[in-house]
Amino acid sequence: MMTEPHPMLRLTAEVRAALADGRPVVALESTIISHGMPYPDNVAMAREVERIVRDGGAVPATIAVLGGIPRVGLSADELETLASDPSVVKVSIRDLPHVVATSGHGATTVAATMRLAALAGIAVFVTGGLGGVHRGAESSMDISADMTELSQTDVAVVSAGVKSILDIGRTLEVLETLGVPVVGFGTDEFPSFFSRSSGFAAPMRVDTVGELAAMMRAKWALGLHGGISVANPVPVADEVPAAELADTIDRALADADAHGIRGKDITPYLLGRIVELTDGRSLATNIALVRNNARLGAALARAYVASAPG
Ligand code: PSU
Ligand code: MN
Repeated sequence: MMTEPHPMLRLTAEVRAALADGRPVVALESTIISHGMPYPDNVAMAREVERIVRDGGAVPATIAVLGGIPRVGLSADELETLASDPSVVKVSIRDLPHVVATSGHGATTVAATMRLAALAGIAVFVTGGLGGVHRGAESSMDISADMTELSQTDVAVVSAGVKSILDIGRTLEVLETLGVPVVGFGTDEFPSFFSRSSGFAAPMRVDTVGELAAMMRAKWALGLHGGISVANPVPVADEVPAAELADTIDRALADADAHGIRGKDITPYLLGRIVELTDGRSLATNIALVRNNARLGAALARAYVASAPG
């Protein structure tokens, strides 16, 4: 049964029709475009990911706030604006009311994209990496709102895991506390974004999109609100082994500290610094893993639609 999308959202005709017909739709986030990669690789990535979702038999819905309006599905020109306009702010859950009230442009994080996707009636969302518990959070208390959003909003989020700019062990602990299933797709080990390994086991594993769709149905039918984190490791050919990046990540963290970078600026700063320090190698891996996630997300959206009861 379809519910009407929320009146404050603007959906493209294509996304609206797909949702109304019960066809597969995949939500895509926009912080990764505006604050996660340099221009023009970011807009090329955004277009390519939409194409991969289409080739996979689903309708892509990139989500952002433009002129204060939460948008679900964007034109090529709008993707260009997000990729290149310096007035686009990073919008997590706490920032949504301000960007809407001030008619601003906002690129939505995993948390804000999840919420808008759920309001639109989209159940599958593809991103690159999740936010989580920052290193040193025991004193800074810096824990991404992606965690709390995963605890309450009914969307399956496909990512390549959590970068080791974060405290991966504590991130997994918080997700357990919040009741969020973290499932390795075809892997026993939780992946760490650039790398297939992290030193931490995936709390559970499935090997097919049918099983993932069944988990979504089971969770929500049981009244267990919240997301499912699908951890999809970067393909072997594209990975940068964790050991090779450890020094780079330590250096980026030290640089952030030296520049006094904190709060919402820390993740974009670290991502940019890692691209610089690796001469773009991390960017190539980042793009490869997003492509891989888009393929899985499209297949999952189809499996989810196919598993609808009755
Ligand atoms: N990790 C990445 N790329 C990203 C982000 C995280 O590898 O682009 C972005 C996502 O939008 C994520 C956000 O939701 O950073 C987390 O930011 P914060 O820690 O401020 O919640
Ligand atoms: Mn933070």
